[in-house]
Amino acid sequence: VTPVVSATHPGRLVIVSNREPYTIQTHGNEVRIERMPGGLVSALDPVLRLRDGLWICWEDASKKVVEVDDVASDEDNIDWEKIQLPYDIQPVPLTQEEINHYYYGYANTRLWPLFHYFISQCNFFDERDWPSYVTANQKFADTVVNCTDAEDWIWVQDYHLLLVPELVRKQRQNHRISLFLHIPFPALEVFKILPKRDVILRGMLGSDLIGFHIPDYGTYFLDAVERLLPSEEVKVEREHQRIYYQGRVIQVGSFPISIDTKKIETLVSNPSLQKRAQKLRDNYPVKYIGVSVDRLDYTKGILENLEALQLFFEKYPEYIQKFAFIQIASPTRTAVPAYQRMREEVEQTVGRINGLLSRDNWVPIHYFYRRFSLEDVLMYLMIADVAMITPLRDGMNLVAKEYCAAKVDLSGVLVLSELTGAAYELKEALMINPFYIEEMADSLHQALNLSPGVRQQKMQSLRQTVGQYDIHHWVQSFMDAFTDAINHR
Ligand code: ADQ
Repeated sequence: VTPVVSATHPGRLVIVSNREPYTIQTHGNEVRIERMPGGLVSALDPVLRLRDGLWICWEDASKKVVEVDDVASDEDNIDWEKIQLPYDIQPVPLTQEEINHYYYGYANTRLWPLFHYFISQCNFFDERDWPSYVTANQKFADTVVNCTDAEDWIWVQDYHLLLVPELVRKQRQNHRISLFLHIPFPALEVFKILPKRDVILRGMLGSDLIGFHIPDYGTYFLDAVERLLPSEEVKVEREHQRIYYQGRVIQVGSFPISIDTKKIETLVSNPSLQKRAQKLRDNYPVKYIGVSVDRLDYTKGILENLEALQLFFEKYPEYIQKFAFIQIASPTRTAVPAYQRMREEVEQTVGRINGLLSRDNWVPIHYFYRRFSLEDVLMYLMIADVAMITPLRDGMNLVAKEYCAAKVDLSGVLVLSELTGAAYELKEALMINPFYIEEMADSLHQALNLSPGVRQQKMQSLRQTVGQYDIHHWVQSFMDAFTDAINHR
């Protein structure tokens, strides 16, 4: 792997994200270091391990996220020498009130639903959310200012911290600042709905480089800047995707995030994991298996997929007792009411469908509501003849890529929502519109009936894409563009 910042451009890589990459939990004398779930950490953790870096993240008062040195003094009975975090972590202390209104409030009940086109899920009524978002972003910005210098490469992550670039820039005019948005940037007519939309845009424009997963999101961002900020203040140059603002040039680009493909290939090629996967497969006495792995989020299209499965069995009853579907759902944002409702609805729907269709020792849908280890997720992907990745909207979707990486024997078929960023790259998947239940049911049928030759050809070409454009490629191309943006400013 080539270094992500060349020797001629020294300086640390500084990741700034809401989420901590690790939690440290103490149970008596036992200390557990756990990598946090979610796409962002899965993507960036391997990168920081490979180079000298710093990760600035929230300190959730309810969890233990600490720098080892700080804790050593007050927890004497623990052998902290043995604890090794793979890189430096600098927590930003937030109050519970801030977490409630900045994280659960503005970020997750306004920005998240709106940017995923779930306008009806947006809660625009709690007046405390916006001030908390500003305060939390200011705290992150102050930490960045205190912990970095002009040689560092500051890389702000995601919708929780959209004001940080400008708030750092105000204090440090010459800092190198970039931003990557992990979720879609919505079309103008939807973005327009956001109160404080101009403040959000200006916050983002504090960056030297702003990255999105796919070119469409970048285009929508340029539309928003051009149409919603005063024309005397900004100039958008479409050809090179540049914005001229406050005497600076801001580069916009697309960088489809990916996975650590080699790592996954190594894991799934391990004979002991293959043996375990075979044992797992033997637990399901059916000819075909389908799978989906998602955070239990209303954007992921879990309910729609369940409805499509019911229709599939009604339309193609020959698959009763021959096909079983495994839905792995990981708990997420459980304090937000929409997520609690979603869980209830998913569980009721699974219960209803299983109640209707189950026969003897056959159950159509196997549902797990918990986090699995990466190896366990991979085992389910390995044994699945088809993966149904059906988000109603998704910035990228890493599970689609993980499925391809896990299919070293070229055996599986990927059914993929065209409303994901992944659809932009994984063109050999069977594309579905997740709002069209019948099409999903038919695509599942088609997936199970593809000839072995076509199936293998598709999977080979998908695997080539995820092999070539892996997480290291993502970081390298982002950092190259970041370096260019700094050289040209
Ligand atoms: P997420 O919305 O979290 O990420 P995704 O890209 O699918 O979505 O990543 C989820 C990750 O968590 C995958 O690596 C998956 O294997 C893992 N995971 C999911 N459920 C799990 C479970 N039950 N047990 C264990 N692991 C589980 C956000 C955006 C995406 C974008 C990523 C990265 O919403 O669109 O792809 O960031 O930018």
